[in-house]
Amino acid sequence: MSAALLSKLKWTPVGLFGIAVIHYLASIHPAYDATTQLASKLKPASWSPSSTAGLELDAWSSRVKGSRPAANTTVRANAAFVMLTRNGDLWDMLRSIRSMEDRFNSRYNYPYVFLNEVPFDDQFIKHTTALCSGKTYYGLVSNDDWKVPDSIDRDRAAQVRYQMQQDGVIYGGSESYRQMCRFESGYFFRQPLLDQFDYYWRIDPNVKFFCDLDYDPFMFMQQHNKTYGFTISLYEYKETIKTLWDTTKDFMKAHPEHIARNNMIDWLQKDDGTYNLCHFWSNFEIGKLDFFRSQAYLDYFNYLDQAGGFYYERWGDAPVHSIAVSLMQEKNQLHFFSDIGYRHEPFQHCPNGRETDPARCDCNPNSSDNFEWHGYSCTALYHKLQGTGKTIDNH
Ligand SMILES: Nc1nc2c(ncn2[C@@H]2O[C@H](COP(=O)(O)OP(=O)(O)OP(=O)(O)O)[C@@H](O)[C@H]2O)c(=O)[nH]1
Ligand SMILES: [Mg+2]
Repeated sequence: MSAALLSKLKWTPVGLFGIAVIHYLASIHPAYDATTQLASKLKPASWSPSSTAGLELDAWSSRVKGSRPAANTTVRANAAFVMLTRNGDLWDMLRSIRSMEDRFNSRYNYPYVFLNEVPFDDQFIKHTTALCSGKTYYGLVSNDDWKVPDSIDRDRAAQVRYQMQQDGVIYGGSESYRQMCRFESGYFFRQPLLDQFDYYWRIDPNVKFFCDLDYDPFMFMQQHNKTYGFTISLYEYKETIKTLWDTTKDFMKAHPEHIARNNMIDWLQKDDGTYNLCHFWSNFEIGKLDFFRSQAYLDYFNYLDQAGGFYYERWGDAPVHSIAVSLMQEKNQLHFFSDIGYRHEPFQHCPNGRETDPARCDCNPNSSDNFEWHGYSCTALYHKLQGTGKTIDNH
């Protein structure tokens, strides 16, 4: 029925009867009452960054989630999903959450932490709370953690943005993208709402998880003493990180105490000592928060921040995280989640059936969309250095 026809019918006796029937049917559904009363439950928005920087909708959560099947009773890690996002990303976020819930979290009910530099609006809170099976927390990032630091020369930064835009560098002209990258590099793990957690799993808007997960990746991280897990690795755009590696080498000289003995520097460095541009794609990452809170990581972030490359170039959080864990952790503390099928446009990883029952995935492992064995992936080199025995021919 077209919208115009519907609006004509609406106030006829037939239309009124139809609306009454729809309301009656909805009112006998258990979720109806909770939904109609939601607005009044969304009131106490205490958006002060100095408080716990967020609000919980416990009452609402327990009512809508009450009808869901009980979670299994196995032990949980102290962990949460983390999503830095904007109100305008709501529908793309819901797509990611739906996928995560269907494939994993509806059985585990891990909580979600949403972060934003402006308050989340009621619509965002309502829809995300309804879809997440775990508790939801909404944090307001303080201006101190988000703003461009005073030490940055604004004119120089603006000139760089202009030039990168002219050169067609992706997000090269964007200041907010740089703020996001700096925040993800140095501040997400310091948000008060994350203090209570040991592990995080980052989720971006509009991503897809292809496979049912029959185990808990957070518990895997904990039980195997892993610091950082990934699914896709690739080469960074050179124009965005021109001096990142040289700055990192200076840091290594200044802080040799932070460099792990059995690290993965060979995954980063070419024979001539330059950066090979390899990094883990950080829109998916499962990480140990204590590593990012450590003095070693904070020293590294501060060193980079003082060099100004988040603004004078366009350093991404992906190479920053990747370099940090590859240099400052033992190589067996990294983990390739080969059994987690995942897509963030325009690349994906689809398990090939050896890691997981193919019936549990809705991706084609032989599709050319699969990035892992492309020339632009760094995962083959990762396997070689980790000694996993996997190669481009036998994976
Ligand atoms: N609150 C907030 N979140 C942002 C902002 N910019 C980006 N994000 C979030 O940061 C994450 C990364 O941003 P994306 O735009 O997905 O960056 P990307 O993954 O490099 O690029 P595409 O996904 O290809 O656009 C996403 O979760 C975004 O929702 C911002 O200005 N404010
Ligand atoms: Mg993204």
